[in-house]
Amino acid sequence: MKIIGSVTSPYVRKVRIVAVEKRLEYQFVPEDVWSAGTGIGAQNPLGKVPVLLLEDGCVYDSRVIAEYLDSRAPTQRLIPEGNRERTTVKTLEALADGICDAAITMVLERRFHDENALSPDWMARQAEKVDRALAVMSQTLGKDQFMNGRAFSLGDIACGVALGYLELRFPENTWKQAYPNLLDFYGRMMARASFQETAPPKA
Ligand SMILES: N[C@@H](CCC(=O)N[C@@H](CS)C(=O)NCC(=O)O)C(=O)O
Repeated sequence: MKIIGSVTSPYVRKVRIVAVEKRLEYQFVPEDVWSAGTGIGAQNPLGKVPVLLLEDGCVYDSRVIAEYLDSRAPTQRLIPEGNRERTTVKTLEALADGICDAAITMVLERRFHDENALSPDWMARQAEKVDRALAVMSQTLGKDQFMNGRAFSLGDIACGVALGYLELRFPENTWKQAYPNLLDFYGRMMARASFQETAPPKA
């Protein structure tokens, strides 16, 4: 099984962490989706990574891949089976992915526009999403060890990855000062081998 992606993509990192936590072997295939010669469109018509390459075809996007990997091995369920708890964890994943979506939108806005052509309203709208989502993430965690109470789940992986992405691309964001419980949580996530193995190169 192969995971196609880049080392800086938070969605790619999320599914790689899931694979490591589930003790599933995979081969990482680097792909720069922004390069002129990328062939990613043949594996994912949406032109995005991650893509999971299986013997019988391609799987995308990261939420589908994470769910597939979790159900592939019975050890340590990262998505609880009970309907309500499962939905809570998937909502946490949506929250964390949403932070990444907004953050990446800001990164791309800067990459594809000159400084004077940036839309302040559009940037502010994305920044507000990140701010609100961080507040909810901190509130959800409270004094618990994990996002969904006592058990480690996909919600922790997604939230840890989103915080890592902010650290990488928006080091000026003050979440570490504003939310000490998230900082502690992030430290716990970064202590895991799965997070260490997939850490993006320092910018
Ligand atoms: N919802 C998708 C988002 C994937 C995504 O946006 N990946 C970025 C890399 S961080 C990408 O490939 N972007 C290329 C593009 O938008 O053309 C997922 O969860 O897999």
